[in-house]
Amino acid sequence: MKHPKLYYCPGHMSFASHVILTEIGKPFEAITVSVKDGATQSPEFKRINPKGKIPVLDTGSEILTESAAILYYLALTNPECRLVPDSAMGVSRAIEWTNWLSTILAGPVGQHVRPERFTNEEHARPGVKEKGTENLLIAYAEINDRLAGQEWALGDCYSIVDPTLLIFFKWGNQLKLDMSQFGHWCEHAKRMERRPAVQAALAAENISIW
Ligand SMILES: N[C@@H](CCC(=O)N[C@@H](CS)C(=O)NCC(=O)O)C(=O)O
Repeated sequence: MKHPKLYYCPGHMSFASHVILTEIGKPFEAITVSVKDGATQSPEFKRINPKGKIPVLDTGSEILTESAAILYYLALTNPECRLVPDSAMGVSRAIEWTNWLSTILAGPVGQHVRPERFTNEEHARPGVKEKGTENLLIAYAEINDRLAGQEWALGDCYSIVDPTLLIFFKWGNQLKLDMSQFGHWCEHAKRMERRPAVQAALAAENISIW
């Protein structure tokens, strides 16, 4: 059987899939596609994912795109790793999180990082960026509230949601938001950093969350 291939870029959304593949502990191949250098928009990569986005998982028989789809696929094909809960409510809560996080990426994060993708008018870009930051802080405060009194995003059960939260936490620091105001999330990030698979993925991507 062919090993799965993860197309990823260090410090990007693909980090969550990288952590989960590492948690699972089976062989996989990690292929870097640089967002900064525009490799995600290259014709070669667009033959793999016409959307021009990472992560992409080549399962050996199919190409999967979208972080959440990849994460659920990895969890469901490796049930012994218990990376999503068994109960209907547990799964639904996981979907609630991953869906919400993906809208935050497509909305406020995008507006802050790439305002030019939201307006054709150059003079409007600073306003888009500013609104993106404002919305990002609102969303981050909600995430922090949700983590109050919880070890993991889904309570006692570590899941595919947790590494997704960690990459959003890293972006907060990278975008110079004051992440210390989000105390519950800081504790979550520190708990995450103690997991060997997280340490291994951070080392493999040569990134820090701080
Ligand atoms: N909806 C996708 C979005 C993924 C996404 O936005 N990836 C960004 C990096 S964080 C990307 O590949 N950007 C490349 C580009 O826009 O050229 C998902 O959740 O996987």
